[in-house]
Amino acid sequence: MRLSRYFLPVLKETPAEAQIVSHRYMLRAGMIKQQSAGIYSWLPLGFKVLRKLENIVHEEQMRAGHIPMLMPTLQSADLWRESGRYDDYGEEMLRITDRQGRDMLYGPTNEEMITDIFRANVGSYKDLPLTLYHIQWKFRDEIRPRFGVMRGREFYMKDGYNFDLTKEDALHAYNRHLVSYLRTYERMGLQAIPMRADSGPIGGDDTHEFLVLAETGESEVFYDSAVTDISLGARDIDYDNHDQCRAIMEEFTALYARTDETHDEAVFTQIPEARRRVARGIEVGQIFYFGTKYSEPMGATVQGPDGKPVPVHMGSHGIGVSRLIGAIIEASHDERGIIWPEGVTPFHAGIVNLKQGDSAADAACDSLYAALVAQGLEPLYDDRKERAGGKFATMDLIGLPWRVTVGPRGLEKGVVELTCRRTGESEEMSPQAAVDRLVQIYAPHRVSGL
Ligand code: P5A
Repeated sequence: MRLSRYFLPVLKETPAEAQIVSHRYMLRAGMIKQQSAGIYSWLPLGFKVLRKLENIVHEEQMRAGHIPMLMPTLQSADLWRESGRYDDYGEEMLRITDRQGRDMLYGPTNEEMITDIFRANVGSYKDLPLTLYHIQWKFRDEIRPRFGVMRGREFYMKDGYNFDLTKEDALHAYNRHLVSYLRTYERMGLQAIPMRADSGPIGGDDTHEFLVLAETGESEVFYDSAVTDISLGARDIDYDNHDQCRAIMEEFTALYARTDETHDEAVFTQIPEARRRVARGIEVGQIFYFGTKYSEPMGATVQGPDGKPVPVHMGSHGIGVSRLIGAIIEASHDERGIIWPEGVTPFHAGIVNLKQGDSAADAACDSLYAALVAQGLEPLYDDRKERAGGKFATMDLIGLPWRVTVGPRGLEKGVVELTCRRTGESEEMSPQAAVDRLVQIYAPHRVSGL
């Protein structure tokens, strides 16, 4: 993409309404525009990052054997009356009446709808296990929408639902989700720690939230600092292997890590003092096992091996896709702007032409651009007639992890400069060497794009 043809409405001033750094940078980098409280338009740069996250989520869900689909945003109130949640959900639910006077709602989650789809189409235990998921907009009429996309009213969520014959199988689904979520967050360059939490209006006994540690997080968390030393890394995972998934779940949840709702001071104080941490975190996902809470009242049964109908065991599992963008920025920025991890960056590299209009510099930028595109990479070429300082400031603000600077002086020596946004280190090399280096850097971050 050439910047002169793109739509990147960068703001020079810091917007007064933004209290936290991720919100400030998302507005300043022209990623989002607020349309009303907690409701945002996703401008091209923000939309691009949202799509990147979505693709990673899809890849990791499908790798775990979960099946993508799409349900609508608007739902009929009748389904929610069946589960008993229509009245329970309270003021967070946006209720709508259509022209026929029918009660509708903008879905805050989809347990009822997926249970309805299941009961209409699945009749035998032989069709289990089954996990369906979608990535769709949700609406929760939060009392205090704030911090930009972090606590929105309209927000983008991946929600998945497992249907199993037995509790044991449903607990495997729970563990499988936990592992797939760990992989997902790590690919996004994030450490998200599973913490024992409260199940709130979704219900059930077993639940973990995934928290990214950040001072601006809305949740207070208590943990053993040793949990921050564990990572999944490049392990080979067999998602059908119950023992392996359980072992990983146990490894990641054995140490003390809880949100304030489930915090137990007596247990906490048994951790050696030097490892006790009280901090804040951003909840970027939550998994639930709730057994037959929805299947029983809604009649979602299958014929068991003995021919008798049995209600299925269920769980639901959510990732806050739009919130994750805020969490990534909170975890990865400096005083000049965002620093995208390679896995989620909207463009792979910026090209800065120091002397637009100089025929050698223009030609070198054009051929660098073409060479990167030919390798399947997406450069953002700043081809505006602006001072170098302004171009660098824009690149730093929007946070592309790598920048290639091209100018007449370097070209006389046959070199361009490759700069790392995170370390600020620059290296001179031939344009071809810069292309090769970027290809190598991004090799582990290719997304199939589905
Ligand atoms: C699990 C999937 C559920 O709704 N039902 C389907 C279950 N869980 S949850 O924890 O309530 O939400 C899942 C994730 O969505 C994000 N999230 C939000 N993001 C932005 N703004 C909001 N107002 C908001 N509310 C929830 C969180 O990341 C949460 O973990």
